[in-house]
Amino acid sequence: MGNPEYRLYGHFESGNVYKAALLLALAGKAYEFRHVDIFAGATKADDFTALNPFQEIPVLVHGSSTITQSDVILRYLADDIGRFGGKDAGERRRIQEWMAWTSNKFTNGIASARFGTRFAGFDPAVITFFQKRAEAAFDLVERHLADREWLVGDSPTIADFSAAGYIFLADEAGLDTSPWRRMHAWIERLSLLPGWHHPDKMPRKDAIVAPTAVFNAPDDDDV
Ligand SMILES: N[C@@H](CCC(=O)N[C@@H](CS)C(=O)NCC(=O)O)C(=O)O
Repeated sequence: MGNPEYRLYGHFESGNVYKAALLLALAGKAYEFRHVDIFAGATKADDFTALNPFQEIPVLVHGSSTITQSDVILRYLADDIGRFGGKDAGERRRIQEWMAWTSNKFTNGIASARFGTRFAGFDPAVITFFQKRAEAAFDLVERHLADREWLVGDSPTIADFSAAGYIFLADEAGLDTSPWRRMHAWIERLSLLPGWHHPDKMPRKDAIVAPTAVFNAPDDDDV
C-alpha cells in the first residue's frame, strides 16, 4: 500500500480521535496514524503546538490542510469523501445541531465522568454530576429515536459517529446504557456496520491503518 492520503494524530484512549477513526473505517479509507502521548505532555510540545495551537488531539492532515476539533474533522472528511454528511442543506443543518449538542452534553457528561474515573481521580460527587448530565442527554436521545433509526435522515451520518464516539466508552465512565433501549439498539446498529471497530481497537503506536470492510449504504449515490 502506498502512503494513505489522510494522517490522523491521536491516542488510543481518546474518544474524540475515535470519532474520526470510525468514519475512516466505515468509509473504507486507509490512514496513517501518528501516536501522540498525551499523558507525557506531547500536545504541549513546540512541534505539536505548531501543528495544532489548541494543543489537543485529534488532528487530521490532508494534503496541505490541517484540521483540528473532532466535529470539524468529521465534517471535513464527510465532505471530502462525499459520504455521511447529509443529503441536503436541511440535513446538514440538523447534523450541525446534533454535533454541537453532543459535543457539549456528551463531552461534559460521559467524557468528563470517564476522565475523572479512569485518569484523574475526581471527587465522587463531581463524577456523579457528570454521570447525571450524561443520563439526561441519554433521555433526550431515547425520545428522539422513538420513530427513527439514525439521528438525522434515514442512514448513518457524522451526527451518529460524533454522538456515539463516547457512548462506546460509557462503561468506563461508570454508566450503564442498557436501560435506554432505543439508544442501545441504535448503538448496536452502528456496531453492525461493515468496517466498524470498537475504540479498544485503536492503534497504540504509529501505524498505517488499513480498512477491513466498506459500509455501502443503499442511498450512497444521493449523498
Ligand atoms: N473539542 C476537542 C476536544 C479534544 C480533546 O479534549 N482532546 C483530548 C483527548 S480526548 C486531548 O487532546 N487531551 C490532551 C491535552 O489536552 O493535552 C475536540 O472535539 O476535538
